[in-house]
Amino acid sequence: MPRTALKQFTIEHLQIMDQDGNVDPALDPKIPDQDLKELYRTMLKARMVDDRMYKLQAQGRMGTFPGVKGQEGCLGYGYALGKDDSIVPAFRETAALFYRGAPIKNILQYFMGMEEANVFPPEVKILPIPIAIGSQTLHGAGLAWANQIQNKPGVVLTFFGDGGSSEGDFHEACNMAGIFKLPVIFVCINNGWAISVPRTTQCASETLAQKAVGYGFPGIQVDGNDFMATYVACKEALDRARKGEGPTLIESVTYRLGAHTTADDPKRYRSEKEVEVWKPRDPMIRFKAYMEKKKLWSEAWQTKLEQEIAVEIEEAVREAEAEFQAINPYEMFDHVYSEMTPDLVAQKEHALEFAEEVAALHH
Ligand SMILES: Cc1ncc(C[n+]2csc(CCOP(=O)(O)OP(=O)(O)O)c2C)c(N)n1
Repeated sequence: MPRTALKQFTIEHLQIMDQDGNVDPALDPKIPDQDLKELYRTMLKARMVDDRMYKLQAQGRMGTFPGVKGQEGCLGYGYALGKDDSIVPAFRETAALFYRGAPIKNILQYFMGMEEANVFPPEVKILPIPIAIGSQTLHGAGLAWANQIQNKPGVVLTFFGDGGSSEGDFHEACNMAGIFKLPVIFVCINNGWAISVPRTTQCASETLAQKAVGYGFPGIQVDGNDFMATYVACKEALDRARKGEGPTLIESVTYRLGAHTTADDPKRYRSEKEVEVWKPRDPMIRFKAYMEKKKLWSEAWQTKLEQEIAVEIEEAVREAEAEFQAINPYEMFDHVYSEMTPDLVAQKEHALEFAEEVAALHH
């Protein structure tokens, strides 16, 4: 009996724009100039919001949050989606969320600690940002299943990290999605690190994209710092999902340029040399080089954008902080379950008593 090869597979890597902003003419998605300008503006906005949040955090006006810098290439996923499609996010994809219309205010307030800001306006179709790693992949598959059962047109895109791909939730979600050919796109933002755990010790397979093969659907790896590659890969996955051909896994290779969160010091576990390699691959630098070549970028335009966005951000900060003053922190006990358990009632009472004691000490 000869041994036979039952199955062979290949995993593609897609890059359309190189590090210097040159585009492969055969793969060029020919994005209209007006859209390019809007996309550039959105990427800049994501970076500027990130920067502003760091400053607010240093001043004690913002809680701990995960920085976005270097990962704005995920913008292409937001651009590819249609109005019926939904995003079930992780916590580091503001560029895609802003493109879909997420208000800056929601992002600010969520990381200030206002849980209610995690409910986005219904028309933008973005589910709450989770903190439990990988959980959202199940929510994404579940929502796609609901759409399928109800014959609704929307495709669901769910983001998660390389760390998230080690969670059981991700594998369960892929399994169900493969069986039922769910209209869901799994986008793994592989930024090299899960806090201090590098990709190399996260998983032994050569690519994360190939995980899809085990669940019976296609996987592709893209240069996650090339917004054109993320857009094109997503468009192809959307077409498959809309035709009833089921899910796709996209591994989006990028790099977390900053710390995991404002509470983390990456110098304790990764070398400066590694970061230096990634700095010139920054999606923002590449996009700018491309825009310059197309004569769509000028110093004056950049200054105008920065001024406009700064005004937008300051307005959002003002509104976010004004509403934050009005919140009642003890409400956090009220919404854990639909009805409060006796334990929660006791905890809330205890917290209120403690606050009174502290207030008395200060009088
Ligand atoms: C279920 C669960 N386990 C552990 C954590 C603690 N935690 C927060 S972020 C993180 C790493 C996530 O890495 P990755 O999925 O690669 O996303 P990244 O933060 O790099 O964007 C961990 C382990 C958590 N939030 N949830």
